[in-house]
Amino acid sequence: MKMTQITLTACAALLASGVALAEPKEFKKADANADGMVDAAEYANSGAEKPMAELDKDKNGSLSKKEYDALLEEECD
Ligand SMILES: [Ca+2]
Ligand SMILES: [Ca+2]
Repeated sequence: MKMTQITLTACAALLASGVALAEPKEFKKADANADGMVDAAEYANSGAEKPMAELDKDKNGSLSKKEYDALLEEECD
């Protein structure tokens, strides 16, 4: 059995259940002060488990929507 099939099945089940299991918030909700960037404090409240540094590609200490969205896209692919 291929790993990708297992992952997709688990993902589909998760989506079907509608339950957010430590699922990161979408960018607009994570960006609490709506300045267009998710900073470290906002990221800490986003529900994401991945280290912020892995997403902060330009290393400026905050996440743009593009950087943050990489987190969401990784959830189910
Ligand atoms: Ca912000
Ligand atoms: Ca950044």
